[in-house]
Amino acid sequence: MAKKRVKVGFVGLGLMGAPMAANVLKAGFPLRVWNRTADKAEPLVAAGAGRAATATDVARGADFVVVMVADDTAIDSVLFGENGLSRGLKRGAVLINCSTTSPAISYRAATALRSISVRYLEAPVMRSVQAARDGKLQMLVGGSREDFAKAEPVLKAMASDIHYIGEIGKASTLKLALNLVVAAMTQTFAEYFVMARKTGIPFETMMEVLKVGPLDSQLFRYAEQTVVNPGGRPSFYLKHMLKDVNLAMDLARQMDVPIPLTSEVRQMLVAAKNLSRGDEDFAALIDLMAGWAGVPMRG
Ligand code: NA7
Repeated sequence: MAKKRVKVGFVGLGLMGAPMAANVLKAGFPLRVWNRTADKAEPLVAAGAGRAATATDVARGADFVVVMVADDTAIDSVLFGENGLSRGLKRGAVLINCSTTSPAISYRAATALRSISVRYLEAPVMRSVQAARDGKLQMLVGGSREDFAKAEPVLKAMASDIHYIGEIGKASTLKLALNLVVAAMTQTFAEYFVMARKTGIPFETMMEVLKVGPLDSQLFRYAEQTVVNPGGRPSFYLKHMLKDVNLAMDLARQMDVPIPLTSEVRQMLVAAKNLSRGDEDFAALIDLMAGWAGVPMRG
């Protein structure tokens, strides 16, 4: 693929979208960007991206448009709202939705876009902001194999581990299921932490035991960092974790699948959000549990 001839658009320059778009630009694709809050586009424009006035404007002439927005409502709005992408996308363009959204919105978007001869891929990502900066995201792709093959050079600018999962809906479902594991593991880490803390076991000891034993994981090391270095910039907002758990629970209800542990973890996420912690990292669950247990986070 001669990258200079392949035009890419990017919509949604939040915590994840901005570094992903920067990597598309670095990979040599001519890029145009749009974000609802316009000033978030500044660093990308300074780095050489074109500024679009609207999402429709991003879509005009683009071969691929990557979207990385918050949720189903945001996807609906940037695709089909006034000044939305669907008004500007050309025939044969591929829309790549990297947001974590429901399989239902993927079916709806794919069907509506097909009627204007535009292709749709869902491509939600795992890992967080640092991996997005490094172009080392893990990506789950749903859609036709042919569209996947076409989009692969663009996807490779953002992700180092790309899995083709199957037809539309499957990648979104798998991503939501993975986030259930992330949410539950974070909650179990918090419970381990408060039990050990209440007993007066030093944090270093509890981490050493956890890391040397069979339970070591990148996720627990991430949780460790949030205890050791509190107050850092969020990598994944707690409000988005709650959004994913809610989507997974809706899906589980539709599929008649019991996910009892997830409904327990949801209670904690709801409580945290109502305590105005939605814009913190999801690891705020640990701090919340410490408060409930009457133990200090540090010391
Ligand atoms: P952020 O940092 O919360 O960014 C969300 C982005 O979505 C940001 O660009 C928002 O624009 C945009 N957004 C949200 N709602 C809308 C609507 N209604 N219309 C247009 N644009 C909107 O999230 P992350 O980057 O961490 O995560 C993105 C996705 O990946 C999400 O699904 C996660 O679960 C995983 P804003 O800047 O607020 O104007």
